[in-house]
Amino acid sequence: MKESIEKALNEQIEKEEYSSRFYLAAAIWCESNGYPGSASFLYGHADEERMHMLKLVHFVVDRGGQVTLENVKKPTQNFNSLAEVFTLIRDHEKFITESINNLYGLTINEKDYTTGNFLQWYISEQIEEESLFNTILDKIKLVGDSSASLFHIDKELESLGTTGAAGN
Ligand code: OFO
Repeated sequence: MKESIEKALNEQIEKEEYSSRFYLAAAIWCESNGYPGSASFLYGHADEERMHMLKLVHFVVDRGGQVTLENVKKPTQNFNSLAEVFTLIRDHEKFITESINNLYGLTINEKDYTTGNFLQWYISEQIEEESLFNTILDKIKLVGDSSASLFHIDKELESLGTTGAAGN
């Protein structure tokens, strides 16, 4: 594996690990602020991000590369509302999409088609994730911020945790 590809994959491993911690922070905030359904959904998503990280780890190791495990920065734990939680998550997923696209672009430049092929899974995954979080945000905006509306959104997110996000 070329050094440039190995370095970029390690950077992506760090980003996925950060994603997992970011979802964990969001889940903790939701659990502490009366949104148990959102918390359950986000704890589940934190596990999925860890799976995204591990998939990259196994790929690097299988191809004889070295996994460097960089420092992971501390995510914010300060949120003002459920709408803010999901806005920050949606923005974070856009950032991850850009990162995966750049990584894919690098594999083309380096003619590393094996890694490019492997990254196809992440490209599809990002389409699903951005769509999922845009849908959730649209719903939150639509219902407004009364306690009753947020209670129902929270219930809906609890069921998404066991259906919509499964396997992402
Ligand atoms: Fe949320 O897809 Fe990985 O980071």
